[in-house]
Amino acid sequence: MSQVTTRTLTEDQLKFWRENSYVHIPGLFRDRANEMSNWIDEISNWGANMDKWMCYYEMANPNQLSRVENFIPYHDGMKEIFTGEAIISLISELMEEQAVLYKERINFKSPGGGPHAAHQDGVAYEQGANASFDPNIKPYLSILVSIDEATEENGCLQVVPDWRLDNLEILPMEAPYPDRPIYMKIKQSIEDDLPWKKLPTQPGDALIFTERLPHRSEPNHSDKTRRIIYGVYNPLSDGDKREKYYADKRKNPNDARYMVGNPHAPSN
Ligand SMILES: O=C(O)CCC(=O)C(=O)O
Repeated sequence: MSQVTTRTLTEDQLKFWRENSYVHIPGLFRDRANEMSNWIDEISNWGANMDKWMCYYEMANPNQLSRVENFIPYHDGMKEIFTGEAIISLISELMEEQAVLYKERINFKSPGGGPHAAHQDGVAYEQGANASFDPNIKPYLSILVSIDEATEENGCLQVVPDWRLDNLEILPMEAPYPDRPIYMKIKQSIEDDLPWKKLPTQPGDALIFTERLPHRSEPNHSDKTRRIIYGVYNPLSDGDKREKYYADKRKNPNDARYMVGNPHAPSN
């Protein structure tokens, strides 16, 4: 296992991480937020092409872009940021071993754009069939980079506080839409009892969280689009799984594991 020596977080941030499974790093990308915003404008004009980058649209509005995935291979600037030394060393520090980019997405939440139902990302990755996460498996980590201000009004991320790193619980799921049985979320009765915490972010802020942390977001009730980029990283000791992930997803885009918590439909 590779050793990671870079230390960029304070003791307080690391303590918070252990006790909550997320850490907010305000302004981490403040100097690059404008540039990334322009890049997102470029990417959103590429048009749908499921063989390369992958576009998804709002379930309630098939013309409204909801998400673009797998854009790193086609955009040098984004590649430099999301696979560059700064982000990899930060994620590796929290993972306690060398991390590698697994996948990435831009979530566009346009005015009226739908919620992301309550879920734990890890259910969709490796361990969906289990009743609890395997303590021997290192959780994948996501970094959220806020490009626009994310607010209570436009549907910022919400998490369950005090979810310790060693909390292995997988919360019971249900399929809320009888006509779309592959869309899964945390059971409503369980969700309603959880103490959700809203995490507003400013352009350039980063939030890192583990695949085990329950999270959700509400619809965008504002009149502006709210854009967030997510990079998801896995331990390199598990291998570089990116190519296989996207190949599988292209082959079977409607597999239930791609629909956990998602409000979007595949482009074609
Ligand atoms: O961007 C959001 O509002 C939440 C996204 C989310 O939960 C996800 O993509 O898994």
